[in-house]
Amino acid sequence: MENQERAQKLFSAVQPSGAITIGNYIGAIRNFVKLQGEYDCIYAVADLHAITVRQDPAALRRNTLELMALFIACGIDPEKSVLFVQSHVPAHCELTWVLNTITYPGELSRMTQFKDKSARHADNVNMGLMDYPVLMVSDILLYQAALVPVGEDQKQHLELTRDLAIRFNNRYGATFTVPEPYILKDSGARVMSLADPSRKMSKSDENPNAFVTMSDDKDTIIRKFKRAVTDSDSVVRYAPEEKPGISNLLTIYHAFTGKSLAESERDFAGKGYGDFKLAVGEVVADALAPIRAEQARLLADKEYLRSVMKAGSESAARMARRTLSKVYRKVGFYSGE
Ligand code: AQP
Repeated sequence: MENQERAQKLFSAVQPSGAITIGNYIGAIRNFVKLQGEYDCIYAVADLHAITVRQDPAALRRNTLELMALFIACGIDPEKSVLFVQSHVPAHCELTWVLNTITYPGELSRMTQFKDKSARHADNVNMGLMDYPVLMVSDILLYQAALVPVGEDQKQHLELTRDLAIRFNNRYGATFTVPEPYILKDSGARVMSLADPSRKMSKSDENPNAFVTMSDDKDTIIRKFKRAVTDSDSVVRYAPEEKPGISNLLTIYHAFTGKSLAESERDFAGKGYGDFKLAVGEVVADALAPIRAEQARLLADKEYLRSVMKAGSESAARMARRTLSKVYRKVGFYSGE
């Protein structure tokens, strides 16, 4: 127990904003599993973040439960890690309000994700979308996380987290741990769209052929890889600038087989793109089959999933409350106790 308390805290989350893709799995979830032995891990289903983009309420509810089951099916052990649904812990919104008062609009309007999502959802550029990074800062600072495993795309938000933690600490005295990003150097850190390899694979892409989800069946997976956009050459070679489509498929193959990129290239020397795409599809489908089966088994046991969510939110709320009480005291809120 004492050792556990001394272990560094690590926080990360995934939004239930659609069916989870192999990009989310390679870039985030499978690393969450590996990090469990080394750190005190806290993982959330980020539903508060998800509504910054319009969600169908029934789909959001379903995606939340499915993501919870997927986390466990992939190997996140609720006995080892704290696993919870973000909206079950009100402190996330409460800390966001306080941090909003030390954040400047210019810091948020220049965020790349805000600019990208505003362009993609021009009919719904809402305050939540702009404030998304401050909510993310709160997620991290509430748990005094020292490390945050994120993809390259989230690096800018991590910078803001550090800036706000330092700003608050300077103004009110030492309160927050200033976290470090934990970006995995593996080439699998960024999986690209199958329809447009210049863009990252995203679960909210309107084109379902752009991504492979963790719940796609074998036929669907193979069909999607068959359609993947490549080039007019015929050599399977890793060259991200010149051959982004083929390089992305090699990255995926490497991530699921554990073979190096050079070895992966050798596997397909002298073979055409058709054979290569089929092999990638098969490797992915075979790796996902047991996860999909376990997720389905868990989804049939709602009682168990509810008990995991309840225990997780209670642990998270306890930790979060400790930080929030400190923050409230520091900013001068009169204690109601
Ligand atoms: N294509 C990707 N390759 C590698 N990692 C990725 N991640 C997302 N896409 C890729 C990582 O997955 C984690 C969870 O992401 P998120 O759900 O919080 O939000 P996101 O990054 O915005 O993911 P999506 O799939 O693109 O969702 P939508 O379409 O809803 O915006 C993060 O650690 C992220 O780096």
